[in-house]
Amino acid sequence: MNSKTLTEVSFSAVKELNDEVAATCSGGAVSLWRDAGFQGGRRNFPGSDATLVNNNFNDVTSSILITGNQRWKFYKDANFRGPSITLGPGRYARLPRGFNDSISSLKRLS
Ligand SMILES: [Ca+2]
Ligand SMILES: [Ca+2]
Repeated sequence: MNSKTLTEVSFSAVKELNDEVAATCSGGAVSLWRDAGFQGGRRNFPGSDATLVNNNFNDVTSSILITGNQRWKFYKDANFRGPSITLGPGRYARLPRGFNDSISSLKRLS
């Protein structure tokens, strides 16, 4: 564990955000939006979630923000099944081809 490196990476991922989003995500988290370009309503996830059906966010995600040097894996099916993509810290205004409006579970990797 190199705390200096982690701090530097966290800062670079957060510095472009507006104050509201930065404050919400300063501890590291993943945020999902219903629409592309961080629009349409956001939901934050501090940890893995086996099914987005329970919180009314199934098959709607169109943009993703990851902060805090975390890596997440997103699955098209519930219970961490189906095709998946792994994303590190960053702003994803659009999802890779085939993953828009299809994510049903997410797992925190680091
Ligand atoms: Ca959507
Ligand atoms: Ca799905």
